[in-house]
Amino acid sequence: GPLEETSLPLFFGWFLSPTFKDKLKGMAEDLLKTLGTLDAFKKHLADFTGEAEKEVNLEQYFHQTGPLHCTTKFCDFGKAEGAKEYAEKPSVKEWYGRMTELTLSALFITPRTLGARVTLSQEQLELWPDDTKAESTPDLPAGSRAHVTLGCAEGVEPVQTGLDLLEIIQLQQQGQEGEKVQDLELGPLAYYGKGIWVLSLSEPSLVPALFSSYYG
Ligand code: ACK
Repeated sequence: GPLEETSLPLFFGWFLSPTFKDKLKGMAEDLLKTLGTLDAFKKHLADFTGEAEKEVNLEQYFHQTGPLHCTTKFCDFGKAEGAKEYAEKPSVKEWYGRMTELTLSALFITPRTLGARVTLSQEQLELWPDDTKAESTPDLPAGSRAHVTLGCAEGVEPVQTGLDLLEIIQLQQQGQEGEKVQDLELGPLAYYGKGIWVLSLSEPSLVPALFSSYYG
């Protein structure tokens, strides 16, 4: 019936607690500010803009979309494959409405997205959908895509952040560590080519988050 059809959310995920949301946004703003001043960034600017000689104001380049969260399962109100099965998982029911602590291990910037990489614990992986085979990179460990979207470039959808992260992790798995640029306050900054910058957090950031769902 119609009730059943509308009972599934746009997505399930962990929603960052308000206090830490501001802290994370501050970290990202600092990174954008710093990156924009680095000679290394200017040197590779054309990779980022796609055009030689084009200027970019990084601090105004990304736009935040929706609540800060880490998606576990995109359900598309039930239209996505496996949505119903996911909603019925015992672990999902058990964790619904409960807090956890997410570990943010890196910040990344690409010409499309600004995001934070989330390293999931074994317990948190129980909430990760089993259908990762459907992802473009089946050879990566489950949960590789876990992230918080902090911003998207004009015209880019937030789904892109997870895809950008998968690309970064795939490069790392292939043995690419990126070209080390310099040590920033929060950790080493590396350049992976194609306008992709990764700041590994020397001390992972722990963020309280609530497992819930979003209806839009
Ligand atoms: O930043 P995100 O993880 O990327 O959070 C948003 C959220 O769902 C609402 O749009 C994510 N999202 C959108 N489409 C997909 C998809 N096909 N697969 C996985 N996540 C998706 C988006």
